[in-house]
Amino acid sequence: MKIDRIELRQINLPFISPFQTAGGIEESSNSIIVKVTSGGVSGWGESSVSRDPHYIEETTSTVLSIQKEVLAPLIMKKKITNPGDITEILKNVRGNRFAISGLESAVWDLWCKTKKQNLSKYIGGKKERVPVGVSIGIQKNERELISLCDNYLREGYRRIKIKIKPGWDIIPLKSIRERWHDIMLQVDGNCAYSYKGISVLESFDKFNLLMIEQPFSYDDLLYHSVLQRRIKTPVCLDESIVSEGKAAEALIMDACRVINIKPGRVGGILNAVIIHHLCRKNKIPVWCGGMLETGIGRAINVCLASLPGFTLPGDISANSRYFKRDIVMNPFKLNADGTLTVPTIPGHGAIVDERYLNKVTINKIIIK
Ligand code: OSB
Ligand code: MG
Repeated sequence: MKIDRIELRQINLPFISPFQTAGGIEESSNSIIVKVTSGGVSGWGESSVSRDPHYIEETTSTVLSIQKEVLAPLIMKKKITNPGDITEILKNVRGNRFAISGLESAVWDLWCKTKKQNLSKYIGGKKERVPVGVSIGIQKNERELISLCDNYLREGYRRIKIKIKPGWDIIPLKSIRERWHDIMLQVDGNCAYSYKGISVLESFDKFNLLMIEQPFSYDDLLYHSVLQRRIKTPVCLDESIVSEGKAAEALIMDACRVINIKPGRVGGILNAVIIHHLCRKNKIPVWCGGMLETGIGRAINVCLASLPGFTLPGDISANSRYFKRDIVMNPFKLNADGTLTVPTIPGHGAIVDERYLNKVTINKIIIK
């Protein structure tokens, strides 16, 4: 198979409500949507980056430029015998993992469609439905937070994650736990804590959390390991785990007892599957994180989460939690048991609504 055409699109798709983390606020999806074509068949991928480098170093504009100038020319017209070849072809590219993942996942979709294989089945997915939760951004006050939790729990989400930062942690946790003693609850610090503030995190055991996600800096494994030794609650790493090597290092250091896997952060589906295998071998539970993806990245996440080691609910809510209208024809709906149904059609399963995609596209680059 040879890729004969690559289409890169910058989109602007407004969220239902702005999403605030310790790093910043996001009002709309600024993902790069990738379409690759070979012999009349197309595959779709997504680089789910943000406009600003608050979660990782990459941004919408760096992704677009690296894909156009560096990655697409390396991939075009190369003979591809399986999607893993993309990771091999791009192995000398440093960093830029979200940029790589958009192209890599599009090639996986194309390849699976060509072979009439479903992505979940092809990578070894075992589940027909995957348990999911909801991630709630930083709110103005506890009243708004409680009302959002209430709505999501009524909709059927069984696990709540809240974003925290110094000054917005004990108060929201107390107010949630006063109202719901035993819901599955976890927190995400998005690197906002300094090791000097470790004592507040040490006090979280009393809230009976599923995990504390990435409280310290993305380049800090040491203090995550110090924290993990001092608390019972599992530490989960997100930003720090950018490769299989980093995951192995974190496990040796006991820097976490849970890992959040996102295809974008680790440079694509293949690396995500490899990290899953490593964690499973080491009996470390994993779950699929989210980057507020459109329906394309969301379908990829659901397929990934069908692997057997994804035993914890993912940050993969139904499309309607993010967008009034998504760029796919077949949005996921939340099942009554708090799960999403894994697609079974060839590829990752998202059927792109190209007319609506055209409407929300603000920049398009075609490489032939
Ligand atoms: O840290 O998990 C994160 C969103 C954007 C960037 C980083 C993160 C998140 C989320 C939202 O927590 C997860 C989602 O619902 O997609
Ligand atoms: Mg996170």
